Amino acid sequence: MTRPASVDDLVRGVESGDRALLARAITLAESVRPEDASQAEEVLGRLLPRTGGAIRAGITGAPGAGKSTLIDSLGMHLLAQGQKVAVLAVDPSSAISGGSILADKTRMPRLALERNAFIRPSPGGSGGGGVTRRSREALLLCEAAGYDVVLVETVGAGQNEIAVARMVDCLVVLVLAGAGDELQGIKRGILELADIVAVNKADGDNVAACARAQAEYALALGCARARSSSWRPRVIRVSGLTGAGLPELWRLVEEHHALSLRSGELEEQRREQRRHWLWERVEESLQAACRAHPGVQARLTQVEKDVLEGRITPAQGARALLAAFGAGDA
Ligand SMILES: Nc1nc2c(ncn2[C@@H]2O[C@H](COP(=O)(O)OP(=O)(O)OP(=O)(O)O)[C@@H](O)[C@H]2O)c(=O)[nH]1
Ligand SMILES: [Mg+2]
Repeated sequence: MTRPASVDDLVRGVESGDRALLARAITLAESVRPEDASQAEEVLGRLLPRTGGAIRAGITGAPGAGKSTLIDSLGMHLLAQGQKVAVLAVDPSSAISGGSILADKTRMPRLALERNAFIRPSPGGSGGGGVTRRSREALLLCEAAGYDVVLVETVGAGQNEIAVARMVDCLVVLVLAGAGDELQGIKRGILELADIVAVNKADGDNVAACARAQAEYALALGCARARSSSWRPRVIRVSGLTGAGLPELWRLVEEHHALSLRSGELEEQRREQRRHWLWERVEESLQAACRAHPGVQARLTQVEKDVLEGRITPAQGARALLAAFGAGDA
């Protein structure tokens, strides 16, 4: 293990765009050890003035929709334009399988070799609905390190899109043609969050099917309620594999960014995201303090047991624990 880096080392390292120190700053931010928390907060606090400058885009979609492949190609396109690209790949399955962190990294084989790219695979798992507890910190650290674009890859699974939508400026949802139930159920909910829908894998024999899917999605989005006064969600056909449509996809992302910047919606959205983040942290800290409280601990096992076995309601259990914590109104 390398020598622990000081707060000064990390701040200076991130400021100078040192990828190894950026990675260590993110590791510190992701740490669950209470003794790391204040250091992590200090690092980010000092770097805060340097944040906010990137285009933050979420790339989400079902498992296998082609997110990593697309990010690899799109990232290369952005690098060719002289942009620095950071990728946060949040992989909720890796908490279980343990093995897919590497798999995700290797699925961006070209980008992984580039000096002006930074790829951070993060295990998903607890909290935040699959998007890691500290993805936002990681995103801000990447901005402070001078990345012009931060792409957040996350597997579409309901809560995940909501969590990722709360940290990015623009949500790109990848869909596939011919899945049959494209416009049903949960997907409709996801569409409500999408700024751009990209029908992916539009290559080879699949192009015609993708064109039909594009028309269907355009129709569905046209019927949806407008969320923004400056932007109507758009549908585009792309292929991460061949790169077809990716320059157009990025132009849409930039157009969305420019319009929401001009209308003030970008700042408003980021403000709301920070408000949400604040309260999420309050909840997280309160819960941790509550669990650690000796009075709560003394009653925890029994109260949990009573709730689990149906002797008291969860509300009654919560009231009992909060009373022990000194925060109840009982
Ligand atoms: N034909 C075609 N195949 C693609 C395309 N993009 C990805 N694939 C294939 O689809 C499979 C999944 O690609 P990934 O990029 O790993 O998909 P992903 O959405 O990142 O997958 P998870 O991270 O596991 O959810 C791989 O076998 C790719 O080769 C594409 O544009 N066209
Ligand atoms: Mg992937």
